[in-house]
Amino acid sequence: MTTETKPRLYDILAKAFTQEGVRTCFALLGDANMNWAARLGEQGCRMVYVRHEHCAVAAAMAYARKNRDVGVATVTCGPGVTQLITALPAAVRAHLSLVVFAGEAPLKSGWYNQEIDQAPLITATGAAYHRLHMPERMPVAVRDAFLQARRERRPVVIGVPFDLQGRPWEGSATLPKPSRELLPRPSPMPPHPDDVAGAAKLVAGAERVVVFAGLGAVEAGAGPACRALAAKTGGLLSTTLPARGLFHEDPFCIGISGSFTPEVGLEYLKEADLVIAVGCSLAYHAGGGGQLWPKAKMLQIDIDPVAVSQGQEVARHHLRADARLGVEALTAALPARSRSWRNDAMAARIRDSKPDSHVFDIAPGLLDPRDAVAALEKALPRDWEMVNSSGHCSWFFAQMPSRPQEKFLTIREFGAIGNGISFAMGVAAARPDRPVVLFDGDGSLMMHVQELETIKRHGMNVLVIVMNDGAYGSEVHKLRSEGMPEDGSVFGYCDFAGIARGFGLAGKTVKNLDDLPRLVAEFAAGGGAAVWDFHVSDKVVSPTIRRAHPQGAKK
Ligand SMILES: Cc1ncc(C[n+]2csc(CCOP(=O)(O)OP(=O)(O)O)c2C)c(N)n1
Ligand SMILES: [Mg+2]
Repeated sequence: MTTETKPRLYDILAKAFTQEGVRTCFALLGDANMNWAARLGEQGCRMVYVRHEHCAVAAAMAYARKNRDVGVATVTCGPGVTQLITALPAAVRAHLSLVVFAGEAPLKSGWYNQEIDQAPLITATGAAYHRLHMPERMPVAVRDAFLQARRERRPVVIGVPFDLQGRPWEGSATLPKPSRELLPRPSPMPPHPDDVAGAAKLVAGAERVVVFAGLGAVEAGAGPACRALAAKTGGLLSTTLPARGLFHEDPFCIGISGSFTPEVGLEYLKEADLVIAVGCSLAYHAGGGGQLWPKAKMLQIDIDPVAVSQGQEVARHHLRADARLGVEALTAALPARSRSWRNDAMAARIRDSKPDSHVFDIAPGLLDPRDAVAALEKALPRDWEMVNSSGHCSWFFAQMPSRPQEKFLTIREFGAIGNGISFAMGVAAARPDRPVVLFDGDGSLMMHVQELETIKRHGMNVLVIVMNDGAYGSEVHKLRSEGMPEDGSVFGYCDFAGIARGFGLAGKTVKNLDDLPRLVAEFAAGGGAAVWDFHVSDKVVSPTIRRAHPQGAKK
């Protein structure tokens, strides 16, 4: 074989990704990744070409969460890599497995304008960085990156100098076994009988139990077991924000416990004397820093139980086990009880109460965001995928009790706005067979509004619902409560319907909520993508902000 006919390293690197089972890659090209990306596409991988590198990684995050697999993205060296510094910490904190193929500046040059020391930038985010500078080892190094991403559940960025990528491949045609085949496959961890006996004693002595589930419970398939435990204890059910909807069909589910707790949940949590946290890391916001259940002891059921989390002492009682096996064993060990906290009146209250009943003055022509969410909850089909973004409005969108967990994605551990549109693209790529509805704020959508073009170009079936209060709601409510000037937080109602049309999407300003059933039916029939702009009042303050800023709530 002459040098010209030999495969290049970028061919082999692309093959190594294909060998890893990569079928979707979110990409933005430059000199240092375009040959590799072109080859990966040729090998049958669907390439989603986005308009900002941040969005490539953010979309890969949602794809990874949705498919419980490794999300893959690619960026060029230097300025391509520096764009990732907000998405990567978000992926690290959400424990998402990603592999990012990044170019690196050529090694042969003494100077290159896009050169920057990429490793410390990436490792500062909590992601791993692998320099691939040894051609012979590259296929194995790609396999190892996937192994690490899967095992540690975090992003791994691999940097390959682009002059090396262009070299002829001198190595073997056989690629290493993919990471998936090498990973240990341990069976779910059963609990120790002594731990079960201790936990059963604690639970038997409690009067008002809340079974509180996180994503660990979702992943372990522990939903039905948690419901059975709550039923046997006569207690209630609740979830973290990302696990919301796990108990959507249970009449004794009081919704999210944390910053997004509905009114009725706040009331019952105050009375709880035992919270059984199942498969959740007890992050600060879960349980409102412990303030939501002041009387409760905490029993944690988890494969990796903790006493202190994010600066707080969280649980004194622990049962180490797989979420499902631990809950099942505990339920089996409990004696039947005759007394119960739950009753029919309670179920009726949970069903009939509004998430928030505070009354606000709303100017004519503007909507109450809570009414908009209630109308959307009614009008949107049950099998559509939902994505909640960030900002003040995400409190309202989280209150859609009929939506099951597997159809409602929330990733917000880093607290960044601007990710919603990328998450919607990631879900659309993972679930191309059904519409995806994004709930976003005007400020957040504006931050990466260019991706409307990606959605259009790739023919994604995405409906963007903008809760447009003409402001950075989170900021304006806090500034108002402190009597500070609102400059920088109020922008006015920009015309998202017009912006959508500019990108070739359908656009509507929704003024009358009674139109929703018709609009939804039209969207379902027509497919494609659209932006619906809901002009809402900036006077409606979420309960979380009212609690944190009680002065502002009175104004
Ligand atoms: C990347 C980033 N920049 C700034 C912030 C601070 N911030 C938090 S919420 C918010 C406003 C979001 O506005 P919008 O999307 O309109 O939602 P709203 O709060 O108005 O409902 C801002 C600027 C942030 N969280 N992340
Ligand atoms: Mg806003």
